[in-house]
Amino acid sequence: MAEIDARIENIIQDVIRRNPGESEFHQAVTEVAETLAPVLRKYPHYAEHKIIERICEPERQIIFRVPWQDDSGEVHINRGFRVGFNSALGPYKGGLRFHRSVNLGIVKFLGFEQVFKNAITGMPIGGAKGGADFDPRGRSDDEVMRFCQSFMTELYRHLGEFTDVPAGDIGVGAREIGYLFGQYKRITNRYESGVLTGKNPSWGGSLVRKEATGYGVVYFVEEMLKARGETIEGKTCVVSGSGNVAIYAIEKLEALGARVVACSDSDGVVHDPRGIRLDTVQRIKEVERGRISAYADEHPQAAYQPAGNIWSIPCEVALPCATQNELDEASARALIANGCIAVGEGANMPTTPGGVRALLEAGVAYGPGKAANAGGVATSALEMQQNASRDAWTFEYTEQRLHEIMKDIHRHCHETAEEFASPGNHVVGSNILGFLRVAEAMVAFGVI
Ligand code: NDP
Ligand code: 2IT
Repeated sequence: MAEIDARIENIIQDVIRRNPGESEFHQAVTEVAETLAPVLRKYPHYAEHKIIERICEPERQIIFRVPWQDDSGEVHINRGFRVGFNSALGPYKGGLRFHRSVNLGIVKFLGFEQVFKNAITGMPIGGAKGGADFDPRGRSDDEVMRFCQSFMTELYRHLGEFTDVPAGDIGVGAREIGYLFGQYKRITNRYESGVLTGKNPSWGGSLVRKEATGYGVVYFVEEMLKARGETIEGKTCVVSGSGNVAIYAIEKLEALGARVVACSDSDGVVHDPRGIRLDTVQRIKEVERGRISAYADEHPQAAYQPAGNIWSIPCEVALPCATQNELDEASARALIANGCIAVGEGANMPTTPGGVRALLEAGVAYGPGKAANAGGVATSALEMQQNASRDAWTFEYTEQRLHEIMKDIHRHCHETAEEFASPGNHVVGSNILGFLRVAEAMVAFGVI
């Protein structure tokens, strides 16, 4: 018993020592490894094969220079990344993030999470992540296009529908995917639809992919509430962020009869007690690419708080849909004190370890990102299926598939948590479920 715990502690310390300064990566590995002792007890051969040690080491890491010129002709140099973390279950799959904070440690934490998330979906996809420290804020369409073209001019040689299939993440949406696909097509002389997902449906994208992460997190929360005899209808909700995931989470919450009273961006929080007007948020953020502060200018009943803490606003359901470590222990305690009963993570690792502990101890239904936000990548896998068969499904059919996948994810996480003596704990359920699926394939493939 103590031997297995010591082994896991050693693995964590080794990761910290061999990846200095990558605090988000350390955090992601620690959070998973800490839950795996019961697995090694039940299946000792995973220890013999050093599966945890191997899973913590990315299969490959690519770092490259991305030079580009702005509209005035000035040259800029950014750093591009692609980490192919694990391909035991399928081609590398995961998003690209364009944000000034991107560095290797961030990409590795995201890639590591993606390995487990993608396994949990049950789809044939490995785990990866990439991006660049490019800041799209304030850049013209032409500048974004030149950046994407330069980025793809290096990355294309590492991609392919059977090798590595990127998609969007923070700062990468349909516009960027279009420019990236155009450059890939031009360089390779191939219309290889399946090389990127999140494409516009008019040229090979899947309907529902745009909505999938946000809708999926709400479906997951619905299942968590159902297990407690509750529904989403009539609940007061708070959703952080106002990007792709947040917008479609708000849309689905409202469709199911909830009231969303607050959302945010990296500058501040808007609180509208009558219910957030999604059409206004979409116009400001998706069309005008503006700031959420503009919402309060249009709706006088709403309050805008620069640098405000969205988690201090009372709610029953909270969905962090912006970025990592945005919900700390103090915020978790504020949510609990205000009567919050469920937290579903649309973002990747938005809750700090102290925050997670507080939520679990208080008995809040907590859906970790690996499970709760898996609807986006699952629908990417549905996009790959449509591309491979040169087919295009209807919105209704694709959404039904997404809904079933999210219900299955919830059920399997729930069952796995029970099997490993942590009933109701979706952290344990999702980590172990993802691990077992990847581990079985890795053992089958031998030492590679
Ligand atoms: P977007 O770029 O569309 O939106 C991101 C939102 O989060 C914006 O409102 C942005 O504010 C805010 N935000 C970003 N960085 C920070 C920061 N450092 N501090 C505060 N706020 C910040 O990205 P997505 O909606 O696609 O992604 C949101 C989260 O969901 C990320 O964690 C991503 O990894 C995760 N995710 C995304 C999936 C997808 O399919 N897109 C799938 C699964 C998870 P501002 O406008 O000011 O920049
Ligand atoms: O974090 C994620 O799951 C994503 N950004 C989506 C990845 C994908 O390949 O659709």
